[in-house]
Amino acid sequence: MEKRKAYAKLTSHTLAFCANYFHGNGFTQLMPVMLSPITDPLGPDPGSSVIKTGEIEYLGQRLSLTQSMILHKQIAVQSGIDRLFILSPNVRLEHPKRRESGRHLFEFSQLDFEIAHAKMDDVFSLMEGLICGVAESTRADCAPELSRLGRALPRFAAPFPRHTTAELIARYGLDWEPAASKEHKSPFWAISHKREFYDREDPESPGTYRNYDLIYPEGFGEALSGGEREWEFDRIMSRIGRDRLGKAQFSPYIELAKGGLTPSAGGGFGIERMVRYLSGAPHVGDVQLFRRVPGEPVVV
Ligand code: ASN
Repeated sequence: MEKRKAYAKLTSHTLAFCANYFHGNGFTQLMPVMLSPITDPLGPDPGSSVIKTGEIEYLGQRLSLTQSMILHKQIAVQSGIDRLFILSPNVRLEHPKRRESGRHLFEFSQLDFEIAHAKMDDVFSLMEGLICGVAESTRADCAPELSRLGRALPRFAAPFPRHTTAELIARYGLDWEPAASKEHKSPFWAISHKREFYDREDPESPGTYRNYDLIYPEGFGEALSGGEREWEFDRIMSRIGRDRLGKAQFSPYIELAKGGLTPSAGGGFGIERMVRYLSGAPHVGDVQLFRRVPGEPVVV
């Protein structure tokens, strides 16, 4: 079997498993949008190296290429769709240096989900069920592919360890992720990061955030990022101000948020990164049939 056929089968299996899992847990699947006047600003986040947002001009309107569906997810929740997920193509024009991380792509697909009135713990148990389930089902259904790729997928169990980012920095230094990921035998949660305006700052403890990353073990690094969301208008506006983002850039979102948004929590995880972890691929680009690695020319 050719390696690329093994990666394609693993990708297909992962997509089917994830979609079934979310359907089975009462989620409504929405269609993605790829062009919009508003998109995720992706910052401030020490993890982001996006050099510019992709844009096109169409009939006099400037439209951004989707960097994530976060703002649309919140708008969908606000419109009464309580549990939703979207398989969403994202374009993030990362710095070419990011090729060396092994886990960055400038075009990838994210499974983005959002749950009305949910808290961090709801997302933790949902995701732990998904990760344990997809690993087990990949071992059972894709044994020839795993063996072709020389991958022995280790076993682990929920609940996953939880650490605050401050604890991780104290133990591994500012660039904690590679070392912490290598040292762990199980996926784990990294909690509380100062990042995009839409992630909720704990009102009882300013400077701590009700957000999280899920990190794969064995050095595979970040799997998911997400959080509880800011939903009160004043807080949203002060966070947009804090990040010095142009208000005009988010005007339809701000307009909708005037009466307050529906509180929610959610997250998004890259399908290619999940397949890379399951298959043990050296680089996330290896799992793509049409490779999209920052700093590499696009062949087809
Ligand atoms: N999808 C992520 C979330 O729900 C955001 C992101 O991809 N930057 O928080």
